[in-house]
Amino acid sequence: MILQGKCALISGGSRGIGRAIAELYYKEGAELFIMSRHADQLKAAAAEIDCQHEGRVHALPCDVSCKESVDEAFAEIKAQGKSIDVLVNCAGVNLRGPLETMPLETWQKVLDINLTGTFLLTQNVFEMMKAKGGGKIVNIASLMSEIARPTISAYVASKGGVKMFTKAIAIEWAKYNIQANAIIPGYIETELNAPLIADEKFNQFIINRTPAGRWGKPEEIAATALFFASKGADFITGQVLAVDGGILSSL
Ligand code: GCO
Repeated sequence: MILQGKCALISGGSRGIGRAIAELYYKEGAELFIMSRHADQLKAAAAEIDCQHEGRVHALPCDVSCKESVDEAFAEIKAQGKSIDVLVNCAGVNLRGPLETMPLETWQKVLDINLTGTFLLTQNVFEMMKAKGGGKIVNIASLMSEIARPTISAYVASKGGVKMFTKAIAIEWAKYNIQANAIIPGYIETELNAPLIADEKFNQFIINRTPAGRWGKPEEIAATALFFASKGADFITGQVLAVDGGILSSL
């Protein structure tokens, strides 16, 4: 199995894309820490993912936007004698609204979770990965790392930052054999996008705008996250791969 003996930390791992990545990494033999702010939902998700009841999935409640919460989470990982080989930064929120009336709190919350959260988790895995002679960082970026649409300015800014931060990690830590890459999901059937799917006009717009003619599935992102976490990607770093049904390649 591709991730046998590896320990992965997946933020946002209880639902959506992060949950699909957790399930695939589990199937490939990894031990997992899954993170989210909601302890009950997280505990239930960990038990569901650990379907072979091997105690290989640990629920680690954490608010990635809060340094103290992240420090506490890593203290717990160390207290369990574990060390992270693969970090997947998937935790993300999208709070929508017109730019001209967007409250500063909304802007701050989106940037703090999507971008600063990625920074805090990434900084915390460095010593673990350096000590083990290397590691993998997989960041979930977005179509909005490359293009924008109205009413999601904070999210666009945060995901543009995630893309470029991935390259910054890659060039600084390549000498430690730590690879960092990003995935750009297209429009994927997740809770985050539930309001969009329910909006028939927007739903049809996405189907028409996507050359593949459909929304993507979380599992289709997970497959790429598995590749980036594998030995086969040891010489790939600082890359951004769109799994978007062709959207970014089409007018
Ligand atoms: C939106 C959506 C998008 C997608 C995704 C695309 O409001 O347009 O939430 O941002 O979720 O990020 O890659």
